Amino acid sequence: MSYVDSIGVNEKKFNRRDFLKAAALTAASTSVATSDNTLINKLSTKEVSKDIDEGQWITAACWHNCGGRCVNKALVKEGIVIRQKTDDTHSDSIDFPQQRGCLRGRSQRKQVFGADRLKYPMKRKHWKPGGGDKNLRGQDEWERISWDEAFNYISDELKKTKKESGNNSILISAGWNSAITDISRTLGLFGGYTECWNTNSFGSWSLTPATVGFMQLGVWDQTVNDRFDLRNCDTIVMISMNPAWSAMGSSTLNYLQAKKAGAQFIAIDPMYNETHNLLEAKWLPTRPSTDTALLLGVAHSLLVMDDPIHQPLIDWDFLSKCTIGFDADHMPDNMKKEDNFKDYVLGTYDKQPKNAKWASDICGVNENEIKQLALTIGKNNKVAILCGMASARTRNSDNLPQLIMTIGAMTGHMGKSGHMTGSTMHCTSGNGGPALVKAGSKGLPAILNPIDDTINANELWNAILDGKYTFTGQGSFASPTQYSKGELRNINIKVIYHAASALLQTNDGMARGIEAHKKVDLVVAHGQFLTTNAKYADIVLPIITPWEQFGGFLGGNLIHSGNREMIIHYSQVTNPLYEAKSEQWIAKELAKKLGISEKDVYPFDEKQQYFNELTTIQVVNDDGKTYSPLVTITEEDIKELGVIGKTQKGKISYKKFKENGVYQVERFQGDNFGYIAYEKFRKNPDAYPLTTQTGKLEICSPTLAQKVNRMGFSTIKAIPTYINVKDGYVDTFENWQKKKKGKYPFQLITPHYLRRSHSVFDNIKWLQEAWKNPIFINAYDAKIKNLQDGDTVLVENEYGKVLRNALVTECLMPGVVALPHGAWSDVDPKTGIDKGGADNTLSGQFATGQGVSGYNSCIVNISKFNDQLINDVKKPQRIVL
Ligand SMILES: Nc1nc2c(c(=O)[nH]1)N[C@H]1C(S)=C(S)[C@@H](COP(=O)(O)OP(=O)(O)OC[C@H]3O[C@@H](n4cnc5c(=O)[nH]c(N)nc54)[C@H](O)[C@@H]3O)O[C@H]1N2
Ligand SMILES: Nc1nc2c(c(=O)[nH]1)N[C@H]1C(S)=C(S)[C@@H](COP(=O)(O)OP(=O)(O)OC[C@H]3O[C@@H](n4cnc5c(=O)[nH]c(N)nc54)[C@H](O)[C@@H]3O)O[C@H]1N2
Ligand code: SF4
Ligand SMILES: [Mo]
Repeated sequence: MSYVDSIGVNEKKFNRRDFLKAAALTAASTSVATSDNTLINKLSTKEVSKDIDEGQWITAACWHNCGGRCVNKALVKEGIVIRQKTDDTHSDSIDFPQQRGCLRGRSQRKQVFGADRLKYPMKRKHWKPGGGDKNLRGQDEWERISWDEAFNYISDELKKTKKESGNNSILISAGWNSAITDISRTLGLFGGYTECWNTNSFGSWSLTPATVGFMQLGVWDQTVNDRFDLRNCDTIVMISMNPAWSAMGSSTLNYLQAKKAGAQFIAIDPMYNETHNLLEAKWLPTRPSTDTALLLGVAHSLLVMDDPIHQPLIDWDFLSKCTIGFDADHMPDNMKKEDNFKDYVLGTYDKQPKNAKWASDICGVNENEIKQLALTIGKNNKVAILCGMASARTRNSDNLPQLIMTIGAMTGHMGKSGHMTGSTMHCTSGNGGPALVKAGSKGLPAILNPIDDTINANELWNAILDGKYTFTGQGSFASPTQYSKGELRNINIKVIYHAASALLQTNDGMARGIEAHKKVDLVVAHGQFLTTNAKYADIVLPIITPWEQFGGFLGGNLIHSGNREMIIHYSQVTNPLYEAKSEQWIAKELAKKLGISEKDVYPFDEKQQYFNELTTIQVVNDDGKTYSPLVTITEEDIKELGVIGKTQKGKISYKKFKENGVYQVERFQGDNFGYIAYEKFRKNPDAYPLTTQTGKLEICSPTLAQKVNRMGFSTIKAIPTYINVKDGYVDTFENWQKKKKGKYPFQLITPHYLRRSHSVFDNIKWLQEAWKNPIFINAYDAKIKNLQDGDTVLVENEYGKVLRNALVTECLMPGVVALPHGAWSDVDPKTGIDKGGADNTLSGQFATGQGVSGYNSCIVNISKFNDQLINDVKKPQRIVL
């Protein structure tokens, strides 16, 4: 350790015991600051160290969108956190593992009590009603204001905007969908707001799978079999997967058990990552955004090498019973026979067979390896074809999930033990099946947004700058009203209200985003730190973290949850710090200023919402089919909580649940909680049809093509075909035929990174020190570009420029560079270069297909930069006021 953030002590001199004291002091210096700023001086180091083994262990929330849900506990003494630990609620075993935290969760006290927490409402010095000096956004000084002043400024500007330009000039910015924030309730009652929507994690898994029968929306955790069945596979193909970095908790353990049971792993990925290394996977280095070409090559190889007697590779019976569109004899009624998949792959009509050689030219995987892959995944082998969604967070990838499904269907790896095909990522990685513990509900009535304007994230910043966008329906990607016929609309955004997420940072086209922020009249941001959203705002409102809330739950549901087997109950660790407030409080106070009754926004308080959620958590019964309430509630509990409710009988008492901080279903081999995806469908497709139009897996889906094409961003066919990807491999060439490289000869990917959960935790010095944030470059490319390990590298393209230090490696294929996702942007106003290395400084703002964010379709150049870059850990924290 060489850095202690908030007390400025050099830890190098410290031993472990001293270090604990320092951590205690760090917490002390901030957690007590509101009530008594001098307390830090009164606490002698000796006094604190004497007491480090005393205090109360409290289950502390780790609420980030990281794909894990782990038990983190904080040892609290007199309101000060002096230690953290992880799950010790039961003894650890492979089949019933503890829910252990990662390095980020364990350093969370550095986040909650960081000296860089936002302490008071703030206003940008040169902001005035109407915008003031707008260009100073991102560089201006900050002034402390009272909550009342903040609400007056915001409500006046909202009223003026509503009157002069209409409610659709107010944008609520949120990562997934604007309608789910607390402020959306207030502004819904105020007459509405413009929404934005984003495909984020899902990429083209947003619309495609649900339409073709591969994965129903809301049940993305049910496309592959459960973790015990992984151990029955002989071969596990991993397409764009890195659970060791991006699916914490026990996901990687699941794959490791499959390896121990004898499975071999094959990695289809531009990077030989930590997961592949651990599982000793065979690597097929694949260029980003070219998976469609590779898999078409596999389909071709399967077709030409299949021999039902001597070399059976294709499961013709499954194809015929369970799919539609594979060949001319199985086409949907409204399609021409020659438009079938098989003839496209063989090149019957277009005279271009999609053979291994053709595929190899595009994807980079050796021709023979493609053929070998086809042999390995043949129908008689026990195979899992698993994929994460990174390969679909690419442009023009709308039919990639359909193609993965097609390969799975051709080889029959669906609906049987030891066979599976599907996506498995984030909290569901390596463990498919319905939740065994289902989250409860706060029971709040929904407040509808009377305005239907909804902007796709890929057009959002341009829409603000250019005044027009493509309307394709209201709501998020999961909403049934999205994906309608594209309609060009005018829009005049005057207010950006950042009410959740880190959109300026995590959406593509950050440079355009910053410009857009400089155009509008008012930017409001809720925040715990001076994040990128807050940095470019005019009014910043400090919010509490879940450590400062009464309590709540994590996991047990679908998105942002833990694995299917558990739910966490977290409790309050500290009183709200400084003047930070809850978002519900902000929503209510703003409502009052806007003349809306707070009771209309929230008919009951946060404690009652907590109770409603607690009592509606459901847990599976021993039969593996039915569910019952999880928690027993007594009259005494109700009285103590001061809520309205009924007693109920569950599997665990309220007190015990709160004390343990977690409920986990105990599992063992052969229990009733196993899961085989598509089992019933495979056995009897007529009795258990899918929810597609034909009831089958649609290898040809006119519905998908129609839905995507009518949006108007770019077009696809009803069957999976190869489409040239904007900002993909082919675009790295000036002349593809002559193979002459262009101005941006490298492809860039942006893997999710251990130092952070997206942008969260990027400000933590411990993590900055443990995990540098380099640009990964292949050794061959480094040599060509005269780059050494550690050199400062300028990474640039038509959208922006970033600086990072080189990490030269053989674990990335040549021609590809990797910039870890989520670093906080740090643009030098003089040069416009981002010294923070934010990934989205380099991504473009444009929509393709179903409105997919194309984070992994990006082309750049790299070159040596002469100035040295200050190491992230040596940069000062962003401490304001
Ligand atoms: N280039 C590139 N971009 C990507 C990706 C990629 O792979 N490459 N991945 C994409 C994916 S998969 C995703 S899911 C998105 C994630 O995009 P975001 O959801 O925007 O990412 P986070 O950094 O998790 O943002 C959470 C923000 O909320 C703040 N916060 C924490 N608690 C609270 C709270 O209680 N209230 C409020 N209002 N704020 C709070 C945090 O400080 C943080 O700023 O990023 C996407 N962006
Ligand atoms: N530590 C940490 N964990 C996280 C997150 C985080 O920010 N930090 N974010 C969470 C969230 S919200 C999500 S959605 C998940 C995402 O988790 P993942 O989908 O696993 O995300 P990535 O790390 O972007 O990509 C995984 C692998 O895909 C490869 N890849 C990239 N592009 C392509 C391509 O075009 N084709 C192929 N075949 N491979 C490709 C990368 O090299 C990488 O090895 O992670 C979750 N977990
Ligand atoms: S994996 Fe996520 S939930 Fe678990 S400790 Fe790490 S940051 Fe927290
Ligand atoms: Mo995500």
